[in-house]
Amino acid sequence: MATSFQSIPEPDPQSGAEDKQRRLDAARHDPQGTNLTTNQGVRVDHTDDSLTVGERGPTLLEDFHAREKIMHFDHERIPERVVHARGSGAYGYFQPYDDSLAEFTVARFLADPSVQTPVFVRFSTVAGFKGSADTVRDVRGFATKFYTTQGNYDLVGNNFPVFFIHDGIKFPDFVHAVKPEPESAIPQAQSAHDTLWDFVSLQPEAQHAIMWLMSDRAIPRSYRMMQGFGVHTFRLVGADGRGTFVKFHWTPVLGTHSLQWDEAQKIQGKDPDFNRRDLWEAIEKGAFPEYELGVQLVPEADEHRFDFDLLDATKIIPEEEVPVQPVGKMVLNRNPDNFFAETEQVAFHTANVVPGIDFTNDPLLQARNFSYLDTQLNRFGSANFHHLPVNRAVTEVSNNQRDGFMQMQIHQGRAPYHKNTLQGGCPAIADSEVFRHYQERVDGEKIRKRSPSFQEYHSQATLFWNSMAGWEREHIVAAYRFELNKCDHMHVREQQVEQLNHIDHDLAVAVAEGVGVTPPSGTPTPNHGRTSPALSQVNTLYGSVASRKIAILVADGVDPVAAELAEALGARGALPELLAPTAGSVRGSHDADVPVDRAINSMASVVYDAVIVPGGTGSVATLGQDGYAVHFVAEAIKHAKAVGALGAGTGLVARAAAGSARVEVDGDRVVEDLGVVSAPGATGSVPEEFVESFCTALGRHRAWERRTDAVPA
Ligand code: HDE
Repeated sequence: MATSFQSIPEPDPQSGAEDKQRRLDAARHDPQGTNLTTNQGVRVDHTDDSLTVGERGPTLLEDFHAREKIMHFDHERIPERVVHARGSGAYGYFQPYDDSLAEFTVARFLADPSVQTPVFVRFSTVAGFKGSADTVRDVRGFATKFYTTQGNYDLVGNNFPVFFIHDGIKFPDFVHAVKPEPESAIPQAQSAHDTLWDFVSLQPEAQHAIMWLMSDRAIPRSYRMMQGFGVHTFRLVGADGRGTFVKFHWTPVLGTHSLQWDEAQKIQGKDPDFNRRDLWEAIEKGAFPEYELGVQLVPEADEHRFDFDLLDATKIIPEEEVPVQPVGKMVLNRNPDNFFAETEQVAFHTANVVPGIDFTNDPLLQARNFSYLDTQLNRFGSANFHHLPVNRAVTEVSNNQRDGFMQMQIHQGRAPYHKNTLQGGCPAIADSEVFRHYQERVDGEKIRKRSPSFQEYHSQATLFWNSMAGWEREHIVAAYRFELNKCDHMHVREQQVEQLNHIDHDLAVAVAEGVGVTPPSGTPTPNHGRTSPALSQVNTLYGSVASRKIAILVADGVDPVAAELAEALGARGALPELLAPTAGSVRGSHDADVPVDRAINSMASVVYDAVIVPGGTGSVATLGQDGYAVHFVAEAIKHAKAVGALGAGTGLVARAAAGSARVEVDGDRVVEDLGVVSAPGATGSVPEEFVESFCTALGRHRAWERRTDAVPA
């Protein structure tokens, strides 16, 4: 996860990211100040009653307004994406730091630091339907459309750097296995069921991506706090036609952070839109998500220098072998105006490439290059989906493609063919800035056979496992156990445990013990012992409290510190909220009203990053009697969150902590232990030391070393 997070240079005003927004203006419709009309622009004076014969009689066919309104309603839905149906999008821009890629690619948006390129990004889950919950255990899509001055470029990636299969022909099988089982349509957006595990335990190539799926990477805290990867090896092409292999990486400025599984499951009920809301609110509040683009470059001459095949999308190039070079930064700074028009109708396509970027023969990528164009026909029912505002290029589009459902352009001229003389030969073939396919010599037999270089399946899963910290391993073992315990067929559990025996014997045994099967009988594959530290979230970025949500629990009689605390934390970029048993305000111990942001029982600790209980004996006594409030604190303790306590609040937090961290309840000291910060003496004002210590704990994201098994929440 190497990053530099430089600042980007002043862009050339002509190349601004606002270009796409200006063009969208033509399609925007603002109902402010308008009158209600039919689709033909005829004003109507009544839209609540149909045209009937008499007050209680039948509706007339001539009620064109009612018929039009209902007809349109009947056709409001389009098919959801067959995968990645659930998603959230935002606009922004990308800009390179410098021209360091200029010698490798003619793609200006990557190599010219004066160019700021507008982007639209859609984040998604994969398996669930459009209305499914956000925080399921799943891969996240990370798809970026760059509206470059050389045409649209789509980088359609995921938050895992590897995929489950290495040939696209298996994709329908894989997706059928992970989707709800066909006879019952159960379970929704879950990998924890027989068919998925039956499939992957019979496809050893899936085991590496499955290891990622069982890790905390599959439950990101936020779309703003996850990495993105192009996954495939692509090719950069320079002015001299030279190719260079490239892997793309997005790294979030806020670090890569995850939820805890118990918490993720609870959020599915408390706030199914958790990640969507987080993205939306962050952008509305001006906390713009930022990601650094990095590249791993491999000269063509080194194609065969690795112990895996560069064309195999189930493999990473370890960062320690080929460092990730920072290239530029993407900032997401604008929410869409309309979810359907923009986030739903955006159409990504891996074959949307621009001069300077080309494909490789990765068989997964080759299949995608067919699928993404094809799937849009199903979603839009027309080949004209590139006319939709969100999909339109900012460059001129001119060709001889004509007609089709929903043609939005009025093509002039009488010669829609090439070559012609009747239109002056236009559209003409340009002699510069054109896309030229990378010239690669290919020859061979026509065969259905995967290269032996793709046929080593487990060593990188072992690399991932070896690179994990103790707590990351605990989470992985717990995830395998959870998932396999949901499988009804014991032989499916056994099949998967046998696979694990090729990754790490101790892992296989630990999982077997938790899922009621006998430990693997076969000879284990010896663990090679190698690690790649960049894979562990221990080595991500920590320290920032920007946009972290903090619940401050108060009731009547609260010490004056509550409001002061909110101000001090807000000044550091965190998002504190005051929660009380009822909404409105509470009466402070200093006899002043303290406004409250939300009622405790309309929220839950799982949607916050941290909880603080200020003192005030009346306030703490009320909260202590409120089972919901006590549970709120205990749950935050359980999920290893930063928890703060001041004055009498230390008593309540000590009770909730149930011995999992030391909480001071007497004296004047500020004490931090395993992410729990207590300041029993702080009643009149908030000690700076408390704020410092609490923010340090919050900036560490979670105190994973806190042992919370005994905490009942
Ligand atoms: Fe996709 N994938 N995919 N995929 N994929 C789609 O395209 C497909 C794969 C990814 O926000 C679909 O427009 C095949 C890898 C993202 O709109 C569809 C194969 C990676 C998105 C499709 C793959 C992805 C999609 C569904 C195996 C990571 C959401 C709707 C050859 C590098 C894009 C659509 C958005 C969406 C097919 C494998 C990422 C059906 C056949 C590998 C982020 O075309």
